[in-house]
Amino acid sequence: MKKEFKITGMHCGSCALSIDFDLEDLDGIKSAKTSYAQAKTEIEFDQGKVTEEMIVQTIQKSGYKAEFSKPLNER
Ligand SMILES: [Cu+2]
Repeated sequence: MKKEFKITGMHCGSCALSIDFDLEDLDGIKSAKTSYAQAKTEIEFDQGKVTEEMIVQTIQKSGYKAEFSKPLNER
């Protein structure tokens, strides 16, 4: 499934890249596309392997704040 999370605390494009990097390290994350300009991240993940809580915690461990957002339509 694919979901969007709002992120606060990013201050440049490399923050977004490091969030992608940390997220893609998690088992069950297929892709992470973080946008600094839009202060959000789009994550495609396997619900059987990773929970939204784990995603939010991972972002927090990287030093940013994340909140749950809306599900995205899958194509
Ligand atoms: Cu930065």
